[in-house]
Amino acid sequence: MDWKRWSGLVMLGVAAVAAVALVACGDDDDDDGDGAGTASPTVAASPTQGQVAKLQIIDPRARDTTNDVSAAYFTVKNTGDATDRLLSVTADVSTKVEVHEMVMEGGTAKMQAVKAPLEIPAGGELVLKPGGYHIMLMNLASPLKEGQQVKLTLTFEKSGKIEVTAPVKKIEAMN
Ligand SMILES: [Cu+2]
Repeated sequence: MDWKRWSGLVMLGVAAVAAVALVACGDDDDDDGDGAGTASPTVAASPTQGQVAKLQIIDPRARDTTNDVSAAYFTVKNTGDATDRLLSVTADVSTKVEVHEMVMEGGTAKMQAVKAPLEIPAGGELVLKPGGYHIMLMNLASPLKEGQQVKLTLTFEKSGKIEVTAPVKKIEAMN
């Protein structure tokens, strides 16, 4: 007798579970049809702000004198976008130069060396004139006379050294 080996045919009803992944676009909020509110690609890269001082020295002049002390004046105009500062001044006719200011002391105007460097604000100006800020020229080798010229070297924090020639004028022609 044949062993009939019945292979148990196991019908595996495999229920193929088609896992249909439905990708739900729950974050779809794309409704900006006009593009308003998004970054405009036309914005140009802005130049570095607050870095450049562009100085112009206007009307440099020195006062005539009969002794060994005189004063020089000028206006510094800053058309840049950064504040600059006047750090020091030298002159070819003087071995001692100071930046002075006028102050009231007990009802009397007196002058003194400024304590901090004078500032030239961006877009602004610094004015040195009789009765206000001035460059004190001391230890003059000889009195300054009208028609003479004084070479001043101004040193600024950002702009570096700027040389100007200041004609000597009578005090009456200063203002
Ligand atoms: Cu002075």
